[in-house]
Amino acid sequence: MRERSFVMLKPDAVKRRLIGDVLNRFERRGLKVVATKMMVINKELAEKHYAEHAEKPFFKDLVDYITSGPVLAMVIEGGECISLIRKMVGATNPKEADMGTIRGDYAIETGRNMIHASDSTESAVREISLFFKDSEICNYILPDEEIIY
Ligand code: RTP
Ligand code: MG
Repeated sequence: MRERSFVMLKPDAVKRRLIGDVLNRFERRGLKVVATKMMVINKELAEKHYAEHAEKPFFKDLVDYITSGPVLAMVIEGGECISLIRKMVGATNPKEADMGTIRGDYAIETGRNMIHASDSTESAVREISLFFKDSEICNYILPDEEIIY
């Protein structure tokens, strides 16, 4: 089943020049990037995106982190890609993330864990609509899709 996930490279990933490395992993896996947007998130959008954590003690630090520089917001499409991308991203605390995952290979601190990915179909729909208009998401077929699927 094809799904769309909202994925975001956080400011530390952009500042560390890791955009290419991370996108390469998704592309090599056979996933398809259907929208991207580089932007500096404002406080209001950060608070909406992470609304589920509003009461947590780390909320202010999280909002400060995510608004501290440009992010690369994107929509990635592929077969059951929401859970697949979460596996590729690894555990929230990079010290506990498996080697071979993005956080396990590149990050150390929970508060600098490089990347966000939607955790469910409901989150994906909500997050994609927070960051993208329908007209900013591209529908296209790649020739290798009939090999991959
Ligand atoms: P994300 O939403 O960014 O994809 O991360 P996640 O699902 O793996 O983790 P989540 O529980 O949703 O937490 C969101 C982000 O908040 C920061 N955080 N800090 N200091 C702490 O204990 C703490 N816990 C979470 C992390 O940046 C985490 O990715
Ligand atoms: Mg989360």
